[in-house]
Amino acid sequence: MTDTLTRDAIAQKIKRLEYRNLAFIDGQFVPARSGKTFPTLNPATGEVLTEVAACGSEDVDLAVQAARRAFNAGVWSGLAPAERKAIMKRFADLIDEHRLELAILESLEAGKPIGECFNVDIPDTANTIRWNAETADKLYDAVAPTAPDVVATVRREPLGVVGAVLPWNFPAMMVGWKLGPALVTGNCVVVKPAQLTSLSTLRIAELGHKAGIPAGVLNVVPGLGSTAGQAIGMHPDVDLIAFTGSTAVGRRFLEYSAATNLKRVALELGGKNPQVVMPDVSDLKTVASNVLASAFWNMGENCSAGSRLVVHRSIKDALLDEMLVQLEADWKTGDPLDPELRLGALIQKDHMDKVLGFIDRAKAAGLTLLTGGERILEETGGYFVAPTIFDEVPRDAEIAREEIFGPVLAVIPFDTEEEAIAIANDTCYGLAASLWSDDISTVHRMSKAIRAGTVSVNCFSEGDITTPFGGYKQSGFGGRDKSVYAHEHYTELKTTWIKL
Ligand code: TAP
Repeated sequence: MTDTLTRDAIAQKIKRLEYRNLAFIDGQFVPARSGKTFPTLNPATGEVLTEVAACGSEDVDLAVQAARRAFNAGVWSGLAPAERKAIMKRFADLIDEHRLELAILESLEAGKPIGECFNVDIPDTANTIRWNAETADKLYDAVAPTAPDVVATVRREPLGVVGAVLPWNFPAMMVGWKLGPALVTGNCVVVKPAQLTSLSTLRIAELGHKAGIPAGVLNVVPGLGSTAGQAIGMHPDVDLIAFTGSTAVGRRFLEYSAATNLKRVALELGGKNPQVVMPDVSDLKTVASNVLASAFWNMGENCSAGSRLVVHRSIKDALLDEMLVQLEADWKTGDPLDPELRLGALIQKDHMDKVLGFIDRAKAAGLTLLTGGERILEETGGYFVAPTIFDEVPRDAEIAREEIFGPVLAVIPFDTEEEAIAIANDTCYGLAASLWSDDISTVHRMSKAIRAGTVSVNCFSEGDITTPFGGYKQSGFGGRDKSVYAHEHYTELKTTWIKL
């Protein structure tokens, strides 16, 4: 890795930045067949960065056909696993080599703090692809314990064509989470990035091609959900939808599947995640810094954001006092390209207005606003909202139940352990949870009782590539991202009987 993150390096790189803004189909950048484009904006200024090809069903069809041709020709699935591994590792290396450029693209189009993009998102993307690549020649298929006069092998085979439909909050990371397992298991992929964040995905696809991924294996069709997204969902020759996004749109993909070819559907969806703090915790400073990080990382535009602080009444005020001190000191909002800042802009005006709507209704309902609660830095033209904390929030209040996807934390006090568990589980979601306690028995009991795909005890952890990530209840369906468990939904099991 040659890039460093300095103001000067960022300024130099931006001067030479070129946007990839066409569709990437069958190894080439091409305009949409209709010639249509849509603007992509910088949410920190409201200015247009570039126009991007607006793919429709015709373009999706071309991409799916290219992927199917590549799959049938075996140019990818037919390689020796060690060859696939080598190409994917080159791909990961190229992502690392372009770390600053990709971090800038990510920050410019998503409003994310450049430090997070450079230190977390882009390295995670490269690491996910590299880690999956390493599994290519290390996982074995099975021989079933059948009768002695037959051999029955149980093998994992690629599904064929995967449609990956992605959100805007972690554009590069989500591409990595889908491409890693899809490619290593031998599939061909058609990616539809969120319309607000196509640029880093298109550049990543180009790097994959440069690394040696054959034409047709990795395609990107930028466009709107209602056109390109729906066309992928409805396409009769797509074998799996790998979707990350809202629960509402996730449901649509189940409908598309049911209405067409019963394609597999794997959904990573929303969350309203609790951070439960028990009265026995001794280190309130550590708890406070982790609670803030969980709630406000990526401006709260994070499916696993700990947006509900479920805290024992006896320590609530002391914890909140510490949090307010740390928030003031450590969580500055401003230009996402400033490497010193931890909070950038929300993704777009409509989304900012939605977040402010939740805040205004909470204020109107008489909830106690501790800090924030307003748009800031309006003079920049950007969509900035101050990190916001409401205290004494009833568990049935709107901000205690709805996924806000912004920097808004609802503090919900409790008196008993049973009450804490009931509050933690009292949503339709079950993606992630944190639990803070110094008592090992409490930790065992409560981490088991909390219904979530990931429970982080005495830490704020997004996990790493070795652990599966996904949700219980309406937070997920049909498989997990990351780790070798992700390979399951990108493959079919084939049993072959051989009579001896
Ligand atoms: P969505 O609005 O659900 O959009 C996700 C993707 O689906 C976008 O590419 C979108 O295209 C497309 N889409 C929208 N409507 C569609 C339709 N009718 N048919 C087909 N495709 C359609 O989510 P978002 O706002 O980008 O992201 C925020 C949500 O993602 C939150 O709920 C968050 O919790 C969830 N999320 C979950 C995770 C995990 S791992 N569980 C991770 C990140 C985010 P457009 O861009 O054109 O709308």
